[in-house]
Order: sequence, then structure tokens, then C-alpha cells
Amino acid sequence: MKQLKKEAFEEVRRQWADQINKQLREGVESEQEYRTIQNLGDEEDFGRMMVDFFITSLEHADTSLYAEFLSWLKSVLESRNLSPKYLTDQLDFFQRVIEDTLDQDSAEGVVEHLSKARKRWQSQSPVVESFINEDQPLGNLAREYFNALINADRALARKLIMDAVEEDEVPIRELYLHVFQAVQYEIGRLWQLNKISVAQEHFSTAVTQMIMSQLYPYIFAREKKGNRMMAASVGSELHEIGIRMVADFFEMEGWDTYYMGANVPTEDLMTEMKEKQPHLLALSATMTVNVPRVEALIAKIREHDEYEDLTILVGGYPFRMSENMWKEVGADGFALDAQEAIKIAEEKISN
Ligand code: B12
Repeated sequence: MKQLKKEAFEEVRRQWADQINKQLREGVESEQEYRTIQNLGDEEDFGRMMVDFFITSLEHADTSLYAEFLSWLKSVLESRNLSPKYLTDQLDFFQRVIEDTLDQDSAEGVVEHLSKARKRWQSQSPVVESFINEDQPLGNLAREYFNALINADRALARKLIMDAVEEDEVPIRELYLHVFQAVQYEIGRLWQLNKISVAQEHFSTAVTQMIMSQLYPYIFAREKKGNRMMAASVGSELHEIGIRMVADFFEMEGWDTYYMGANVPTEDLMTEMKEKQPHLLALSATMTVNVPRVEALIAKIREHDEYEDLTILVGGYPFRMSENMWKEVGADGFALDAQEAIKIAEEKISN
């Protein structure tokens, strides 16, 4: 499959996406439906999203990744009153496009992957459960914080968190994982189900980022360990809270951290690495389309002898979905969340 990726896929990727978009335009009932579906894709390109998720799933020989994407897409379409037929029609059409564009031998394997992913998708439960549960640690606070965000009450949201830290002495790490992370996941789930708007999601994200900044006096550890870590989201990645949390956890553990945010160009990252010489590099991807970019970046870093001892960890949504993906992109480790990232890093660095 790696062979196919370089020689065939780069050429046909755009062609497949264009054909899917063309077929969609012909099949939709109205311009409004067409726009709604296009808007689901990164950079408003639905065909590209269908193709990119598929190619990543194929490259990693992991049908569960595409099955998971199809489940997500189905729930997004249904909650917007769009017929699930759009999805099945597009998949049937996608299969024909594959057969028309690849030679028979290559097409067979690719179509088989698509069919297996579809079967797997059909057998899985479409229910996405709430990420906020009052029985979980800090579950009540998470619920109150979530309600404040949904009611656009920034002052209350801030007060809830500051009181928890200053009066109840709730540890920052727990707030991060059980409140901020759980609430961000819940916001995403409700956007997926069309129960909240993009504006509400943006508002919530902005408030959480603002409060995280106000917690900084509690984050910078007094005792330093002398270890340096650099953290970034690469490619076209705009999701940055997760990797920021990871960097903050390292900071709390006494590391010197360089958090570079989202969408960091490879060249700039390499320049910073040369200057800071980190012991650990943490790379995050949320959109599956950025996984190949993480892989390419790691390969590029590995070409340099000076980074022989560098530990590279990866994490984020696609790595959580596909258990071996971190190995396949050439990383030294993966963690489900920021707490686990510390554990893995300390194991790797002490070895
Ligand atoms: C906020 C948000 C956005 C914001 C991001 C703003 C910002 N400044 O970060 C904006 C509006 C930009 C956005 C855009 C999009 N988004 Co969005 N977004 C979210 C949302 C609601 C929250 C993200 C977040 O803050 N999570 C909280 C953090 C703490 O969790 P985390 O990232 O998983 O990080 C933890 C671990 O994964 C791990 N980790 C993460 N990185 C690393 C790295 C290392 C090295 C390690 C060890 C561990 C690690 O540790 C972290 C802390 O514990 C998610 C929902 C979700 N489930 O995450 C959707 C979500 C990720 N988005 C989604 C989508 C579809 C999009 C868009 C395509 C929408 C669109 N049509 O425009 C675009 C794509 C943009 C792009 N090119 O990146 C989907 C993805 C679905 C899928 N199947 O892939 C989600 C899941 C929403 C949903 N349920 O449908 N989004």
C-alpha cells in the first residue's frame, strides 16, 4: 500500500475528490444542502475529506478508522436532516471511481478495503454518549461549567474554575482532564448532533483558552528538571487545546516547555528545534488528514543525526482511534491524554 501511496494516490487523490464533489452536486436536492455538506469538510471540500480519511485508513491498513469516520459522517448528516442516502450513494460512486482510475490489481485491494470498512461501519453502534457524567470525578463541576458556557456566561464560567482552584484546592491537572477536556469533547459531540452552533463551540473554546491562561501562575513549577520539550500541532491542524494541555502538564512536572500552537510549518519547527535542542518532541494531530504530515515530519527529523536521542511522542484523535498508528508514523510513543503522556515520557527518557 505504501507503494501505491507514492505512485498512484498522489495523482488520483484530487481526481477522486473532484469526482465525488461533482457527483454530490448532481445528486443534491438544493444548493443549500450542497453547501451544508461541503461545510462539513475541512476547507469546505467534502470530496477531499471522504478521500483523505480513506487514504489514511488504507495506508495504515486499518478499516476501523474509516468505519469510525463513516459513523461520524452519518450522524452529522442525519442530525442536519440530510438523507443518509447521500452517504451510501457517494460510497457506491467512490468504489466505481476507484475501479475506473486504478489498474485492476491495485483496484482490487483498494476496493476490498473500502468494502470491509463499510461492513464494519454497518455493524457498529451509532450512539455517541455524553462525555459529562456526574458520577465521574468533578462531574458536577463539569456540568455547571458546561451550562455556563452554553448560556454564554463567561463570568460565571471563570468564577466556577477560580473558586475550584482557590477555595476547594482542586488540582489543575484534574481540572484540565475532568472539566476542560470533558467539556470540549461534549461541545464537539453536540456540534456533531447539530444541537449547538459553530458560534457556541467557538465561544466555549475561547473561554476555556482564556481561563487556561489565567491559571498560568499555578502551572509554572518552581523546581526545574533540566529537561526540554517542544510541542506543536502540524500540517493544517487548527486544534490546539490538546497539545497545549500536554505542554502544560510537562511544565507542571518541571520541564522547560516550548508550546508552538497549531498549524506550525515544518521548516519553522526544524529551525526552533535546532536552537532549543529539546529532549522530547510532542506532535499532535486531530484531523486524520494530518497524520501523513506527522509521519513526513518525523521521517525528516530522523534524517538528522543530531536528533538521534530525541524522543518523539504523538497523540490526538486519529491516534486514539487506531492503536498502532503511532508506530507506523515512526514515533517513539503515544498517549491517550496529557497525564499518560508524562508517564510515557518519563519511562522513555529514563531508559
Ligand atoms: C474546538 C474544536 C475545533 C476548533 C479548534 C480551535 C482551537 N483553537 O483549538 C475549530 C473551530 C478550529 C475546529 C475546526 C474543525 N473541526 Co473541530 N473540534 C473542536 C472540539 C469541539 C474540541 C477540541 C478540543 O479542544 N479538545 C480537547 C482536548 C483537550 O482534547 P484532545 O485534543 O483529544 O487532546 C488530548 C489527547 O488527545 C492527548 N493529545 C493530544 N495531542 C497530543 C499529542 C501528544 C504528543 C500526546 C502524547 C497526547 C496528545 O492529550 C490531550 C490532553 O489530554 C473537537 C471535539 C473533540 N472530541 O475533541 C472537535 C472535532 C475534533 N472537530 C471536528 C471537525 C470535523 C472539525 C472541522 C473539519 C469542522 C469544519 N467543517 O470546519 C474543522 C477542521 C479544522 C482543522 N483544519 O483542523 C470533529 C472531527 C471528527 C472526525 N471524525 O475527525 C470533532 C471530533 C467534533 C465532532 N465530534 O464532530 N474544531
